[in-house]
Amino acid sequence: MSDHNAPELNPTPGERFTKFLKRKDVLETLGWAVFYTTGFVILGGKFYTKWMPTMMSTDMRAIERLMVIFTWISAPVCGFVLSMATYTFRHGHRGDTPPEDGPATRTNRLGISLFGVMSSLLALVAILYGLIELNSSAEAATKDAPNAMVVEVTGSQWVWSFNYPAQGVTSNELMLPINKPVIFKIISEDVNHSFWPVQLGVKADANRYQTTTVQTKPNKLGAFDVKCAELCGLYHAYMETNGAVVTTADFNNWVTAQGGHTA
Ligand SMILES: [Cu+2]
Repeated sequence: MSDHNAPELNPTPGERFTKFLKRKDVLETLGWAVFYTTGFVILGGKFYTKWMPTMMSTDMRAIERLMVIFTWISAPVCGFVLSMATYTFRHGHRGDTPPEDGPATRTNRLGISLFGVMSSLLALVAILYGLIELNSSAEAATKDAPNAMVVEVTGSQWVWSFNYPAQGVTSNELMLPINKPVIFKIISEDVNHSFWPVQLGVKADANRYQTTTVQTKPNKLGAFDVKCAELCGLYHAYMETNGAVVTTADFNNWVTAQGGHTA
C-alpha cells in the first residue's frame, strides 16, 4: 500500500524504517511489547526468586542467578509474542468475510533474517552462559575437594540413609557443618532414585551399580529438605527426610551423640 502523496520512488532503508516506525499498528505493538517486557523484567528480578527455595550454598546462588538472567533474556521474546497477540486480539478481524490479506511473512527477507539471527544469538548466549557456569562450579569443586567431608548417600524404597565414614555415623537425617565442602557419594539399593537436597542446589541420580558423586558447600545455617527426584515406586512422593546446616560445634555434638568420633 503506497502513500498517494509520497513523492519518493526509491526511499532509502532509513526512510523506510522511519515510516515503518510511524505506522499506527507498529507503534501500538511496540507499546505492548515494552509494557510486557518491563513487567517480566520486574517479575524476574524482584518477585520470582522469592518463590524459589532459600539459597543455602554457592551452587544454589548460581542457580538463582541463572534463573534471573534467563528470565531477563527471555522477557523481550515473550513481550514481543504477547504484544502481537494483544494487537491481534484488539484489532483482528471478526465477522464473516475476511478482508484482503496483508503481505506474506515468508517473503519478508529482513523479518526472516532478523528472526534467525536473534534466535541464534539467544541460543548462543544460553549455551555460553551454561558452559561458563558449569566450568566455574567444577573449578570450585576441584579447589574444595581436598578438605571436603564425605557423606555416603544410599537410596532405597523409600528412605534415604546417610553414612559418614570418617565419623563412623549412619543416620536418616542429613547433618552438615557450615562452610565445610561436602562430597556426596550416592548409590541405590534397588531401583533408580535421585538425591535432591533442595536448598543446596545440587541433585544426582542414585543408581544400583554405579556410585555417582556430587559436591557442594553449604553456606547458610538452617533446615533444608532432602527429596527423591526420580519416580521410584508407590511411595516416591514420601521419600523425603530432614537436613540441616549447623555450626561446626553443633555438628561435633551431634556426631558424639550418635556414637561417632569427631575428626
Ligand atoms: Cu526414590
